[in-house]
Amino acid sequence: MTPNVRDRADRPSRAAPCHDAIPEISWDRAVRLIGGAEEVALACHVTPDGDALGSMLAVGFVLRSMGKRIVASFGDRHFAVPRLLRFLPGQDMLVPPEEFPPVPGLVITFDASTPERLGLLRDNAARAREVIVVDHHPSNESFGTLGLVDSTAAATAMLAEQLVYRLGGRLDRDIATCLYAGLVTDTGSFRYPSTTPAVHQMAARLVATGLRTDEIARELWDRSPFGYLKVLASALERVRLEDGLVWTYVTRVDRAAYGLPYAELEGIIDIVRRTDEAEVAVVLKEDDHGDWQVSTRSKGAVDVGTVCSVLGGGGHHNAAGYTSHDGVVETMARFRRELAKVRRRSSGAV
Ligand SMILES: [Mn+2]
Repeated sequence: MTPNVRDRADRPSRAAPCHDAIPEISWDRAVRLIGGAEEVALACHVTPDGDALGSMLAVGFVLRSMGKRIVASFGDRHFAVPRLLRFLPGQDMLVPPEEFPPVPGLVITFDASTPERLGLLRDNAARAREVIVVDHHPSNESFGTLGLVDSTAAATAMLAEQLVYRLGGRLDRDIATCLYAGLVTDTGSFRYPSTTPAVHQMAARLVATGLRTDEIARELWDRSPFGYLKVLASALERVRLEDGLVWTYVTRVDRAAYGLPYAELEGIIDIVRRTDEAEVAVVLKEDDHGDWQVSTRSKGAVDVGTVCSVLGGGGHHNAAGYTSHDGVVETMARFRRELAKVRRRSSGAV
């Protein structure tokens, strides 16, 4: 397939998002690198969300249609697609990290702001001849040999869509479903301030392929095992409100009582952050290894991305996270300390 995007009727000329942050020369180089590769290894960040996995699979579909040999993976110790993303098409492209090429020629990463976010695949990517980084995190460390990074994009899926067109691919329902999962995940169903006209225009292109927005919404947000309600109840029973900060935690023991996998905890932060009296919400989730995965949300005044970066993680102004190897009390003490610094700085700046 000749990557020639200009004369393709399905490439929207006017409605397409304009990612000025990424120079044309970078897109051209990406298309050339991919065009010249027989095998392309795709990687997204660990414990992938809809944006990471959806963007990766969407590009995977196009690469496959170009006749490339592809592998797609993410570097989790326990390799499993989160239940709520199992509806995504193209999962036959996925291989566990052990089957990822040890010295790949070309790697493309999706939605990963640092090499560490690639988990077990970090060393594979480090040994690759070329690494194209497709991402929208402001905290992106511009690793790899070629960055397709635009922090104004609401989702990596917006950049993945561009890559699809530029590779000469066209949207079909499978590709659109993957991209739509990314777009709705990262815009909170078009509710976050990142929801620009370009986001809705992209959504219109995706929905026009005939995908089922109702089914995707139910898969992503409106279903849970019964145990989730019980674990949620424990989390809500412990919830604390202190000085504009609302927080709670969920232990391994909570989950074990109902056989609830860690991944099912993702929605708890969305309930906790509703609290009117709080500008920042935090949920500590103990994973299967006993580490605490800390999810944070801000209503806008405080940059939790900065707080989480200082604590070894990353993310966006309004949504970020990190891993803590300390206990709940110590983790919260450190978080409060860093939060206070960021609050002081932002109130000083006004
Ligand atoms: Mn994302």
